[in-house]
Amino acid sequence: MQPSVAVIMGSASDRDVVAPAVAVLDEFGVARQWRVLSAHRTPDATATFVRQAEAEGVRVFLCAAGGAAHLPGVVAALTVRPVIGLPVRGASLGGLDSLLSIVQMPPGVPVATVGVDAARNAGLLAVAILALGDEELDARLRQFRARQAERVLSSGQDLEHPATGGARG
Ligand code: RP5
Repeated sequence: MQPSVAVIMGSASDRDVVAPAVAVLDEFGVARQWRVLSAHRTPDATATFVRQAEAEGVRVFLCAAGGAAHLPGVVAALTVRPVIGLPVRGASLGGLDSLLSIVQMPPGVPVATVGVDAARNAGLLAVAILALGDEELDARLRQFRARQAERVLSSGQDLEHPATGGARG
């Protein structure tokens, strides 16, 4: 199946952080591909890939990078498709460097930035974008939210019972 989402990470060292985004896409049955491509280390290959992917029908780019995290912005400069930026927590600055590198784009070239290491949310945002034009996916996303709401509500049910460590006094 032709991929709808291209997941790109700046280094193979980002893989474990990115994996939950890919898992979400798989859970929702969204066709995807994932690649290691670097804005700095492989600029030509990055540009070639993005242009080809857009031409082949990729609808959303999900780009993860850490440190001087320019990958999402560079990809956004190369395509008019929506780009989701996933800041990866680096070794030295706790991910704030990655977050600010990705979120503070110049006017005219937006990147939808999620939280540091928030790969699941990045995947869910990609699903929400695709659901705009896909009724089945829209229904699956609504079911997901309903199940999530049930879990949250039931997780607080024992709070009123002192025997289980709930409300006191
Ligand atoms: C970024 O630099 C990558 O996205 C990664 O998060 C970080 C470190 O890369 P490696 O030195 O581990 O390849 O480009």
